[in-house]
Amino acid sequence: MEKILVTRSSMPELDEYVDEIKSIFESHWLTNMGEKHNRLEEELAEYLKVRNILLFSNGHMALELLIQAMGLTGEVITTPFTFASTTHAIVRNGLTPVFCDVNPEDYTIDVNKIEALITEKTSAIIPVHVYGHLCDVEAIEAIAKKHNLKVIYDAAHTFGEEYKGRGVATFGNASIFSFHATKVFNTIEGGAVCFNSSENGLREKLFGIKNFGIWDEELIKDVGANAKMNEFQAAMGLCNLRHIDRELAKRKAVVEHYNERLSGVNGLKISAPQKDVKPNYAYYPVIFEPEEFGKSRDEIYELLKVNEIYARKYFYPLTNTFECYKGMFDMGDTPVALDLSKKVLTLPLYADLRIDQVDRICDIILGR
Ligand code: T4K
Repeated sequence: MEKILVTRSSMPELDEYVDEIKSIFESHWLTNMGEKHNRLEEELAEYLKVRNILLFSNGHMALELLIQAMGLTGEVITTPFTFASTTHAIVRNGLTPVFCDVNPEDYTIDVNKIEALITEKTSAIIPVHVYGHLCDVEAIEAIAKKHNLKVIYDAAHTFGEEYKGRGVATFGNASIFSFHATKVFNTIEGGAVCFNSSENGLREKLFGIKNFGIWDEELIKDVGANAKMNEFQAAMGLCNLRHIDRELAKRKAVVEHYNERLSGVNGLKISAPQKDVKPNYAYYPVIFEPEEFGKSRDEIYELLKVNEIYARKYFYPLTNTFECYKGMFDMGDTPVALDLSKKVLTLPLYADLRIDQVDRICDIILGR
């Protein structure tokens, strides 16, 4: 039986990568903001339609160090329906996550529930564009303005998306992307902080913090970390970026075939296209309502697994139920997120997934 995993990294042809890394073998310049790193920053700024971009070793460090650089304090409003990284980045900065529920339509932060959670200690909102579903950026901006809060978007899933023709990373004070192997665009491991706003000295501060806080050989201004993207990562990014439009078109075809097979099925909910959003087809989440569909998410997960198909329960468990946070802070009341986490399954999705493979997956789910 052919094994199908939830995703499969996009890669260039070997020759293309070898060509790209030849100059690294000539220069012996391997890391610390080299030529490939700088070229990738320039190319990505253009592709993502954003003014400022800084590359990082991974998406998590981008978020963790962005929070540090922005000097957030006290409480941060966020959602628990996300990957461990979002909440960990807040907690590892010594801040308190305040969990807001998500909305049942697109699973992003419920903007109607944010204001009730704001206290005098709140310094920021960190919403997640989960699965590539865009948050209600306009409502969030209005709330942030009214209460003088910063907004950082976890845009790990949202590479290349646009809203009303604007790059997604232009919203809020700043956004982070993940360029992990499992993402629409990868640099093996990697990530970025992007922003349009003219945050006072943010670029310089981040540039220092990702390199031990070193501003020059004799001036160490911040308690920094090491989160630099190396030249081999950047070379992979330069190659993958050349093929991104073709990759997206292939993902689109896969998503459209899933939609044809799974829409209108009683007890199955698939994601609806969002108005004014240029999507990136990052994930294919399906909600299984056991009563109406006749089978639970967990039953389908197991059924696929015995057929060598490895779908994933992203994002179960919720971060506010994690063992490591027990007794640390108020876990909040997030019933919509809790319900979703028990019913959602993300189906295999990647550019090279064949249509006959999609059919096999759907046949198993639909009991055909
Ligand atoms: N914020 C959000 C909302 C995120 O989802 C993430 C990461 C982050 C922040 C942090 O960004 P990074 O620091 O990771 O850049 C995976 C990814 O490791 C993680 O990047 C991603 N989110 C998360 C949703 O998924 P796992 O633990 O599920 O990965 P793993 O190893 O089980 O891989 C899943 C599948 O991907 C495998 O079954 C096959 C495929 N795969 C995996 C690897 C490692 C490949 O095809 N190639 C590979 O090299 O977390």
